[in-house]
Amino acid sequence: MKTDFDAIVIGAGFAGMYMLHRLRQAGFATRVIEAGKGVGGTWYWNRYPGARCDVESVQYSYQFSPELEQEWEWTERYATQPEILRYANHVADRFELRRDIRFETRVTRATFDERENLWIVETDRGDRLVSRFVITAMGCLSSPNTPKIAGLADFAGAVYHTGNWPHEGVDFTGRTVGVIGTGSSAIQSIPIIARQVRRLTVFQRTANYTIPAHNAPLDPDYVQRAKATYRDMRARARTKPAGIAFDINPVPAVETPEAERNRIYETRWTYGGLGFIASFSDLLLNDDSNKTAADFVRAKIREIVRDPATAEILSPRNIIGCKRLCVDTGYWETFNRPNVTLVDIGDEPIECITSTGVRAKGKSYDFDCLVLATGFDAMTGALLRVDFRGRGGATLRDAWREGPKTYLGLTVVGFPNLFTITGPGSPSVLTNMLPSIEQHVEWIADCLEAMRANGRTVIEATEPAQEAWVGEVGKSASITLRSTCSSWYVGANIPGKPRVFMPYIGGLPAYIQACEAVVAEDYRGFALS
Ligand code: NA7
Repeated sequence: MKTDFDAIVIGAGFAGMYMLHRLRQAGFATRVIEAGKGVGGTWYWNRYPGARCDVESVQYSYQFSPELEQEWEWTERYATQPEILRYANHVADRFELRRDIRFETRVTRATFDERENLWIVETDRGDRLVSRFVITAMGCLSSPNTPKIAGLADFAGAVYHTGNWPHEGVDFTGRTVGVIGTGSSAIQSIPIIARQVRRLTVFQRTANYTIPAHNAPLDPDYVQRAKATYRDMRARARTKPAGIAFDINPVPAVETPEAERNRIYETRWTYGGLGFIASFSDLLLNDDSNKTAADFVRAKIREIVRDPATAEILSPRNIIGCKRLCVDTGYWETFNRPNVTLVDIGDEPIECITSTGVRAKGKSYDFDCLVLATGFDAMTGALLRVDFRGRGGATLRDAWREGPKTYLGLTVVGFPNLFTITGPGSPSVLTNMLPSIEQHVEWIADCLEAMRANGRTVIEATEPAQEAWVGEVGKSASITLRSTCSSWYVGANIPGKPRVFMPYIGGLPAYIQACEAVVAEDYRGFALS
């Protein structure tokens, strides 16, 4: 069989773009296949009002090119979706990536041919491409979850999903709008939608924790300092579990007197952002410690939200940081607006959607437009949307029936020459995605180069190595509070999805060490031929 490419990469977000660049540099014939009309992945699709990254812009950026670091100017502490998308496009232009990307094309099936040890990749455009390697770069939060609520199709007005927002934008001025969901996307968009609409009704199933962003334009002096010290900052970030260079207080909350504890929380709250969860070393390890942080945020909600009944509904009862912490601009304050209504559906699911709105708890709520801020089939959703067939025609869906099983989050037994960038079993969503993506891309590119140098054409994880890694992922999950609630980390948001804590929670430094040790021991745990 004639090969068309050395590698086919699925997805042209930050992972796919850098993978293409690295493989090209190494001289591998590479083709990226991308469903969207442009690059950017998450930042191409998630165009809802207020969409921005919750990692500070100078950190949420590529580090592989010092020239790129120096020439790009971030303008705000937290970059908006349009700015990140401009950055992605700038990268695509700068490294001339587009000529090897096939846009508006979705990979539908990939089949491993065992006789020739090649992948046959099929697309919705009727392509049938033959490649030695397939590398998925499809993102962890890219398969939108549209809940199966009865009557959804009957709604007469417009329905929008935050994860697949119209490119031309939506003007809600003077409209009445319902939002289902109170995750990160809702928390970012609700304050902005509320300012536009005549009336906004928010349906909340689970109250969520959010920390103020205190976003602001970046001071040019700060930008210059950041640019001058990028190498140090990146190196420091690599020593942190989340790959983000913020200070983790090494002191446990339970060993800190209450007044001092609250002073520290206040300082972190005033600074803003995800670093709040690093106020103490044990917030995700010890229930009592966690409760001190949760109590602090609940007190803030009571302080900000004027109506005590609304404040009570908005106050989360679960572990803070168990679901991904959110970062907001004016979220709690929005519920003081006279045009915003909060409906608690925590104890009773939405009954149905009607032609004019939502029926919940025996009451009808009418509006012109419905926003589904209902999240994603995280981590496995995008991968399982492609019909992957490995050895013996076995499907990935079958291999992962009880939950995803991978070696290092990068490879799967039975699927030779398939690599999954930020796949389940890697730190991915628990980290700053950019450094995690770069680490995976570099590991894969180095692996392909090593194989070429040694005349090898097939790599596959072995069963014992995969089993041991799955065990390690499970063991590290069991010691944190993060695995204890119904989050998308455990697949709980998708009915019928196996409940398994999917990302590796041992931290980025331990993970990088594990990946490097495998290479140092001649790709321990892999069969190469
Ligand atoms: P999330 O965080 O998964 O939030 C989805 C929200 O939608 C959440 O509040 C859900 O409630 C709610 N939801 C989902 N299905 C339903 C149904 N059927 N009825 C009512 N409410 C529902 O997605 P986001 O897009 O906000 O954020 C995803 C990630 O993107 C985020 O973590 C950041 O990393 C960026 P639930 O909590 O499941 O009870």
